[in-house]
Amino acid sequence: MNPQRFLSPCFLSLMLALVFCFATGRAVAQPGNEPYRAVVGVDGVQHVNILAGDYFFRPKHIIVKVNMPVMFVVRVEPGIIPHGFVLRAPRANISIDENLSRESKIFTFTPSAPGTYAFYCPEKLLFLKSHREHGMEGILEVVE
Ligand SMILES: [Cu+2]
Repeated sequence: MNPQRFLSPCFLSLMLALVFCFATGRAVAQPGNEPYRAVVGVDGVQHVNILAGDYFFRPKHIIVKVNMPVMFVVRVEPGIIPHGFVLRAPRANISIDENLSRESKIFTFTPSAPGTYAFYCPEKLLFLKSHREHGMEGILEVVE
């Protein structure tokens, strides 16, 4: 039997399975893109847990109330690619620019102005696309 005739349908179905998994993974990942409204704890702080990885932040759309303390706890998925977290919104009195590490990083701030502010990973390797261009960005929406 010609191995080519046996291998190619196998190879094709494997490729199809991979494409299918990729497509379904994408579809399943979509609900994570829904806006996340921060929960106010008994301490009066708006707590938000953020997961970072190659190349995403989850949740990627966060809604918080203005003039109320916010605490971001940013955790990174295990991996070898370094990531960072930048959120610069001088108008709202927010300035964060830190590397992320294995341990969770905690960022606290009190947004002083409503608006929509971008956060992102600033990492970029040589001539490759930046992590932000790969989709590693999100939105902080500060509301009244
Ligand atoms: Cu990154």
